[in-house]
Amino acid sequence: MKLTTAQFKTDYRKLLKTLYAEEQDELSTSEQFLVLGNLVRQYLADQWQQTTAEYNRTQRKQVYYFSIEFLPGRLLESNLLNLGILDTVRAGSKELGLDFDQLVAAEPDPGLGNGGLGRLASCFMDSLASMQIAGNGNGIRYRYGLFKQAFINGYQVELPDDWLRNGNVWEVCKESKACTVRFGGNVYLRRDEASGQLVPVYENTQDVLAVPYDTAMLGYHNHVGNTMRLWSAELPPQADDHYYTQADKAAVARITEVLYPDDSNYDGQLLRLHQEYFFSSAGVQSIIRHYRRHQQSLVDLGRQIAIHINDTHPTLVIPELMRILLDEEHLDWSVAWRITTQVMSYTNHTILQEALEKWPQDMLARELPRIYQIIAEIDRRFRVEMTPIYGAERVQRSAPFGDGQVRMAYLAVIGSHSTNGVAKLHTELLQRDVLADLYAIYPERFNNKTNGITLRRWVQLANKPLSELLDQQIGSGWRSASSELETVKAYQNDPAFLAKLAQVKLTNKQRLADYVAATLQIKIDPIALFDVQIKRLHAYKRQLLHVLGIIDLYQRIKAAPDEHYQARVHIFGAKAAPSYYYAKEIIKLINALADLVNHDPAMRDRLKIVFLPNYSVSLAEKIIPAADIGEQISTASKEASGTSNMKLMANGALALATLDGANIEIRDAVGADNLFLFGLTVDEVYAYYAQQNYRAQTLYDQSPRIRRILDALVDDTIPGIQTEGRDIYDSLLRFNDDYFVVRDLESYLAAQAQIDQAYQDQNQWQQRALENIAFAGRFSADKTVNRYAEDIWHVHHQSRPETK
Ligand code: CJB
Repeated sequence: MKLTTAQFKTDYRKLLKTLYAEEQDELSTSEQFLVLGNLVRQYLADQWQQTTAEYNRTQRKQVYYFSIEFLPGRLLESNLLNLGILDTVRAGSKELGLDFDQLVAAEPDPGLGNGGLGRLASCFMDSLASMQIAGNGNGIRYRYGLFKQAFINGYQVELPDDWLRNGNVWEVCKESKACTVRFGGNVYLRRDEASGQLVPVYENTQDVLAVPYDTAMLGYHNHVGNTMRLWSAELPPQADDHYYTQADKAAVARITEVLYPDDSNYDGQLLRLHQEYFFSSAGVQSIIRHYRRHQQSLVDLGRQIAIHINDTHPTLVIPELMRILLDEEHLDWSVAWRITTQVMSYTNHTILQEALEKWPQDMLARELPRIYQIIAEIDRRFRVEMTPIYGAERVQRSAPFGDGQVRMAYLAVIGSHSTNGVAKLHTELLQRDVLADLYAIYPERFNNKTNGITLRRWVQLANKPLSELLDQQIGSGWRSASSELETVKAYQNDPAFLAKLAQVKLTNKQRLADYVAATLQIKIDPIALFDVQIKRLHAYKRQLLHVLGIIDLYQRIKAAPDEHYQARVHIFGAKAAPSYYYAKEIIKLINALADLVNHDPAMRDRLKIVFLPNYSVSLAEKIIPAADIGEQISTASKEASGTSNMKLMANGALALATLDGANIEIRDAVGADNLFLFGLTVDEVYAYYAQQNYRAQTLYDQSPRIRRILDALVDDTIPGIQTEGRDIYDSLLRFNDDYFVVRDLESYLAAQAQIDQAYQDQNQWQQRALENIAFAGRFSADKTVNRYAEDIWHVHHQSRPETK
């Protein structure tokens, strides 16, 4: 959009008066943010309204991305960037005497997700709009987001995230578009006298009103305003003869009260089932209602809409759509089923057994009786159709029902036309292992869609110094066509450019160092190598391996204090699920080690550990541009894809990585010389499983170095971790190290030694960083969503230069 600073200043002053009727300097920073946010809402309104109107007029196929998590990050700057008025507003704010960066920081960061899954959904929202795809988000408006993490005495404590406390400038409540979602009660089918059709009769249900809150998702410089719709649970309007109590209100509000803080872990709690059905049902109802208003025949539904199931949490959209088509639209089962499978597609995000959702059949039957009947019929028909072809055993292994449970991933594959994994290796493992039986039955449904990230947030906004340098060197075309980043390779042997790249990194490191000093009172030297691991705390992600590496360095410096060591700062960001005891012990270990190392004069600034609390999108935006090394060190096969690997790469960090998830594709893009690989391969891990011959204790017995490192957990080297140290030590030796930490330790240490060596030659290091930046465009979410659009959703999009 077009905007002058003069116009902006006039608009700002006018709105400030309307909203607050006060002088500017009376406002707090967060009030100033609200004025600016509301102004940006006004600026984006045209674009948003016109996009919706255009979708209705042209009846373009719509994609609905159902996700129980979204992690959009702050929206002020990204909306301004996408509108094309970031520089104008920044300059105008300055002229108004506002501190623009402070206003940006005053926006609460919506923590409506746990980690990679939710952040991916938000990258996709950004890319859908930027690729001019008619894409809608559908999720839950949690009253409280993921807990805020604090450390007390090194232990994680969880505080509520009251993100809506000051309201949310970006959302619009659409009360008139509310839907009713039914829980519990009894249901039976009765033949309707007049029509002769079977209709369900519900008794004693608990009805919940789902109220939508819409947020605009803007495209980059293209006048597109898509919608993310989040549902909030309320009581239905009160009938004349019935009054609600406070307890009624509280019971309903509980459904959307708080995000489950579990990542990659299935918990099976009733409230979670309610959340899943709540947003699945409300979303599908609103889609069909909207469709019916604009179109005649439901038979075309599959050509007009696509519903995407982001992990299994929204899988109940399948029986819910069947319910509507059967019970409300009175279609035959076979017609309804054809439409449903045509509409639905599913992404799997993990092969971890503990994360695969399975609901007890009796729970589903009790809580969602009609939905249960429909799933039972899906199960019955699947068995009838497939048993003669594939045999009873395979069918039993892969049907929706099994062991008294409903296996949601199986239901998702059976009820949709496409199932994808999120990196090549992950998709292969789905086919070979986790979903092998269903792959045998429906091979044509399986495909890979490697994850991607939006470079608009992760480079343009998060790393302005790099963005400006790239503009100077290769022009600004990369901002809309990320493939153009590859042209920067032409400067690989230009020492002046490499020096500038190094300077950019140093600037970002200084910025992070200032932040660390201000928030944690830890002094770190930007000249040191910044080695970063930022992700959920999970045993399979192996933060422990990283810690053991630091213990080794600490011991080496202690043993030979006069040697030369590459100065290092190890930076962590990680939340642990509140009930994940082991993960919380690792947090305590990291903090205790940090305390020891950071206060030991013998370290002489050669080793520092910084564990930044409350890792979030906003914190990631500060850390990633400052990283020299990004650790991606999961046990091979366990990390489905990873996405921080892509963000770090785009910011010129080199990966220290196992051959897992998308790391493999990153290696293929940048070449093995431009990252540091170590550790077991998937085949080696699987061979250990097959032969059952892994013994961590033997490795400990054989290697004095491993022994010295592990012993530090239990010999009081690190004060304050009596219990934690012992538990972690036991997990490795007594319980034989589920994630091959001990097995990969020496190879990890060797890779770290290579890194120290390589860092000495700064010219060559910058060449490698440049290679990573150059190929980051391959992992742009714009490309990823275009592949979804073409192969899975079959929707038209505006082709851009970078789509191939
Ligand atoms: N993932 O964040 C989650 N939560 C889950 O419950 C399951 C998987 C992550 O999804 C990301 C996006 O696909 C992946 O990059 C990551 O490897 C996976 O752990």
